[in-house]
Amino acid sequence: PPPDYPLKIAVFALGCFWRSEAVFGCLNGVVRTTVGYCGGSKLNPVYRSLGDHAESVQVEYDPKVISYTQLLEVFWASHDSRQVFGQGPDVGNQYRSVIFTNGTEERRLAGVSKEREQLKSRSSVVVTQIQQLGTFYPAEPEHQKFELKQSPFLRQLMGNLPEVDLENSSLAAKLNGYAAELCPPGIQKQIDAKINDILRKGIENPELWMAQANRQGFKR
Ligand code: MHO
Repeated sequence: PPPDYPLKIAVFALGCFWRSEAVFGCLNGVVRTTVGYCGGSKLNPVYRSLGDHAESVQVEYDPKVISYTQLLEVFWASHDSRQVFGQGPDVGNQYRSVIFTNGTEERRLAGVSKEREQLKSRSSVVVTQIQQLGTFYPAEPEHQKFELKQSPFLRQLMGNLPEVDLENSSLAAKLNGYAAELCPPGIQKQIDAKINDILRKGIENPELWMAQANRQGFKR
């Protein structure tokens, strides 16, 4: 059953959003992830024409399981915040590093974490922007859970869920990170073990497995 207190939403940009979604989707306490466009002024951006927006991920999380501060730690640890225009091979303004804050407390926490990061990186400048959260435009379906969709096996494990259900599923968010091998080692191993178990027994009923996995803590 859903908790009787509200979930929270955080939005980050840290390079290609396929990867950003995988990074956050892995985490315990993250309930849902969505990739999209944020931080620019262009109305109704799309992938081939995103204007001045950054590729972003919207993270819905349970604040009793994971805190905003912990999400910030994952943000900093998961990309190079000193790159002005992108990450690795992905060059351009759409790949810039941004923390989108909603309210003064998030803004404060983001500021503190950036200062700490700047101290760590000494002479090179942390270019991450801290920006007030505006409209988040969800990206096209083919960009949602992109990493998971590269694995027919994992999709089958998810019972070949229709797109909408896949986008809303906590398990899909987690397996999306697993597919990209971006989960923290402990979680990556836990899912490995689970999947080996299924392979031993044969996947007779993926939907049942999914329901069980959700109950056993994959859910949140
Ligand atoms: N280098 C990536 C960028 C995709 S990301 C959604 C590619 O394969 O096109 O911008």
